[in-house]
Amino acid sequence: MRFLASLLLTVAAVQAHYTFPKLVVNGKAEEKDWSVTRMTKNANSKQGVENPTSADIRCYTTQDAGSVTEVPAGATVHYISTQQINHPGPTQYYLAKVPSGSSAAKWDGSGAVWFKISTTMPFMDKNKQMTWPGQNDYITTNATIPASVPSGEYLLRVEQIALHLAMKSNGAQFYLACSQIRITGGGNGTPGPLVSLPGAYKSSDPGILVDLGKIKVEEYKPPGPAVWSG
Ligand SMILES: [Cu+2]
Repeated sequence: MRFLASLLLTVAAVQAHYTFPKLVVNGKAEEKDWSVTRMTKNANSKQGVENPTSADIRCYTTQDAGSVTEVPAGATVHYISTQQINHPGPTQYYLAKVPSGSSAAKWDGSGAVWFKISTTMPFMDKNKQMTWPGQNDYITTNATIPASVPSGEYLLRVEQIALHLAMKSNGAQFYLACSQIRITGGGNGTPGPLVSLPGAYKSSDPGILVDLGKIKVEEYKPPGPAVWSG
């Protein structure tokens, strides 16, 4: 009985976390988990990244994925989550263009190359809890690939920042994944601002070190650069 109780506790703890193994483009999901999305280090443990200045904040991965998938500019994308995304916090998407001479299947995403294409803002639910769009869903919120983004190979990065323990330093948990994509039918936009990961976030950023019980919804500021929507 004691064994069962501790087993149940372990299961409950694991269920509180999640990974994003499948990219969905215009309603069509990646065929197998981790085929264009790079398998993250927490594929089994489901533990989030807690130090936003660590190398893991970029893609949280040790290996590349097998394939690159085509994504039309203007497409709607989201990820399928392994568990319910039950923790409050923003969902953000970034893109980084693969430099010429490299490929999305190989490139590590280093340098000031990342721009943000989407974020989500909180609201108060009927129980006066700060809540984000898509909270408690089994998919991440939708983002749009800007229509004017130049065509070519990119890394697409999603993150959901769990803020339930963010009142202490490095208490926020970053759930994230990177996918290998080829954008087609793009435009002549100049995406920016460009930031590096790690580099864009500090542990003390007000969107990362924050007590959700002590701020108003309109005071919450998601970390990182402004959104580039093309
Ligand atoms: Cu959790």
